[in-house]
Amino acid sequence: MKKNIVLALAMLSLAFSCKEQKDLGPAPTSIDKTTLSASPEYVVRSILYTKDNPWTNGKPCYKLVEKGGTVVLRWAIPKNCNYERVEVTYKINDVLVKEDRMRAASSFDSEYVDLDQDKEVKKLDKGYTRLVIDNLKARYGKITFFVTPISRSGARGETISIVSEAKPLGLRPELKTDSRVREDIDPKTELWADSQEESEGPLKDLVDGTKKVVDGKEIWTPNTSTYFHMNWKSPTPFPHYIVVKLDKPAVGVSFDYIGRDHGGNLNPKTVQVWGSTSFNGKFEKADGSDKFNPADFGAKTIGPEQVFAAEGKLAKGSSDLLAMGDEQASYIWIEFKDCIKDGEKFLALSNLNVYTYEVKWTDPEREGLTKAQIDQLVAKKLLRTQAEIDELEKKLSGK
Ligand SMILES: [Ca+2]
Repeated sequence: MKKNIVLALAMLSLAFSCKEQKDLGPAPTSIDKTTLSASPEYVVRSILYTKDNPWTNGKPCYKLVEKGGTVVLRWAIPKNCNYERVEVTYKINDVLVKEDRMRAASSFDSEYVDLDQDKEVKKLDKGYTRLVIDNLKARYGKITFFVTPISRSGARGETISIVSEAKPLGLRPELKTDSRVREDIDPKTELWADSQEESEGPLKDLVDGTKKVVDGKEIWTPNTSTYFHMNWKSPTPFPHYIVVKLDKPAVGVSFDYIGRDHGGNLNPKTVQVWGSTSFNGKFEKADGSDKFNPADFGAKTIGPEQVFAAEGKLAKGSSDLLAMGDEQASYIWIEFKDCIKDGEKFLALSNLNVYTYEVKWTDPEREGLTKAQIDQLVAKKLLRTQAEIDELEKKLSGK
């Protein structure tokens, strides 16, 4: 009797759930499990300039590299797809992080980044949905991702799953603010400007101060009686660029300047710093472009825009300490977007210093872990060994 009641209740609840299902309209189209794949996300990086990998034809080279901490799920959008979205759920069961997570994807074709003739391009992944799952760590190990289509009215379709794991995150730089070194800039081989006035203000006068070392400490005395002047006879509009080659690749940089000993107010206002691994000394426009753009030459912005307000003779400005991501720059591009004097097309500066900073590389995968936890995870091959970190650090520091 009791058994019968239980059975009756079970049937009743089944009937209810069937009824609820029916109220939610037709079941969402199923996703074909054989089309579901998982891989790391790929990002475009410019290749470091090396002897083995010379920069050819004045253009940098790019490659696709795996991005740590990510898994990209990809599946074919079914024929006659009627679902509104796809829900992906997964569980993180780590020594520090234990949580259920959910991501949603649409039912539209996705885009992805690829290389086409060494250029970064967006391509359409026709007929496929891609979902980037980030905020992962390699030490989370294997993760099962459950993929469920959901209809507009909330009906849940057939759940399929795939197991994958994230690649380790790259080492993260921490700048040592007390390690500032002023770059000794050789104006003949390490300094360029896109706009040079022919009749006055040669570029070399930007870095013609004198250096003295007292008690092991460098004292730089700028020569403010000489100056660099951008082209004023036949000027082109801002932005204008000064490029400096660093003595060795760096992650952290800053700069300071002194304006000209002149009341013309030809002082910088808005400045964006860029970094690149290579530069051919020419401010060429990319094929088909009407404007010079550092990004076309593999340069990336370093830090936010710097805005200066100093006016008048010998105006001074210092940038913040600016840091690239986990990449290094060999060339620093100082992009001057405008001038304190409204409507002007050029600047004049009596001195420019560029500084670089040492970094300490840390492994974000190890963050917050005790020594015992680290040892345990290393033994399980879920964390890098110290030797692997040392090896990476050597590479990143260009040693
Ligand atoms: Ca000078």
